Amino acid sequence: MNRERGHLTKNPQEAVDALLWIKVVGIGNSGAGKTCLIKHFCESKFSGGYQPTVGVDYGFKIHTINTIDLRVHLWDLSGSPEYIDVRNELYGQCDAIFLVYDITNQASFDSLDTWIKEVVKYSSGNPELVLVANKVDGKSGKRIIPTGDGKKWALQQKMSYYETSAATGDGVDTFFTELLTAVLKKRKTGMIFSAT
Ligand SMILES: Nc1nc2c(ncn2[C@@H]2O[C@H](COP(=O)(O)OP(=O)(O)O)[C@@H](O)[C@H]2O)c(=O)[nH]1
Ligand SMILES: [Mg+2]
Repeated sequence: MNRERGHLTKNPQEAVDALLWIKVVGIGNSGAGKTCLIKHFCESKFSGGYQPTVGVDYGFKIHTINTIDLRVHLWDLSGSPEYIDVRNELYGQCDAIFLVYDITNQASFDSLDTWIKEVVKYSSGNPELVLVANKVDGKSGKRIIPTGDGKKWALQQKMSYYETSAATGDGVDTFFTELLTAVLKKRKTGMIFSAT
């Protein structure tokens, strides 16, 4: 490639504009597994030690769908009330939100209504929303929330439902890939609309 001045095929700004940046936000009660899901997706690893997210955690991955490279930014918003301002900032203009609960923890399931209210109040731009039932591996205790209850709640909210284990990786790639495919589809539709 000719790297002399003036021989770039695109100027740097055009090159950056051509990249597809996707912003994904994970929400749900503390301990549900948001950080571990993001870590598993970005680094394919699981850490059993629990380090509660203070403020926000962040992950980045280039993920290819149908030969298109997506630059995926993933944010895990701490559930603590004092971080509401940070959460609100991050909700803005995000492409997708995944709402996580822990199938071994009743409180995390009971909080789903509160979380969805926060999303409705603060998010903008019509993000893709999915429900994730995490910890299906059984290693963190007995299942309390049956699949049917999770699916029913998701159906009421018109959200897709996924079961995952950030510990074994089961369902993690499927869920993120389907979520990103839906985002991509929405973007393409948007492009068609904006071009007419
Ligand atoms: N058995 C099991 N433990 C998990 C799973 N996902 C997360 N954990 C554990 O649950 C705790 C909370 O996980 P974390 O990702 O930090 O939750 P967050 O507060 O929602 O970000 C940690 O101790 C993790 O090791 C999972 O799928 N299965
Ligand atoms: Mg976390």
